Amino acid sequence: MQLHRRLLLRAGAAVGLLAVVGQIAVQAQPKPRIIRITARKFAYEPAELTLKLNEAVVFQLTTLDVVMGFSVPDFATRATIIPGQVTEVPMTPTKVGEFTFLCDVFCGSGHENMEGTLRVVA
Ligand SMILES: [Cu+2]
Repeated sequence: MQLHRRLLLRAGAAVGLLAVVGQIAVQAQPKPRIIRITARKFAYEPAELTLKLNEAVVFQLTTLDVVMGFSVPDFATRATIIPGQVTEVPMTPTKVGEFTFLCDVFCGSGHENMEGTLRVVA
């Protein structure tokens, strides 16, 4: 009986410790960096982005004129940007290098050249 109680106490302490460790892990998770990008015919501002490897970010996308796309094919990330709305897209770059982001919603003559550079550094 005594042994049983001691085991229960030990189990309770272990659960408590796990809860504390879990909380620390949650708190250690940094908030994603917000990166605002404005699209208009036929460019993004900024057109060059630099991210850190494995850094979680959220792109906040707006368009000044018509419906636009925002696509980063190398990271399987895309969104449609609607006038008057802020579109949020999370992304965490998992490889280093220079990549292209581009508009994948036809927005007029000039659409083909609407792109920017995403640099991911270690
Ligand atoms: Cu376009």
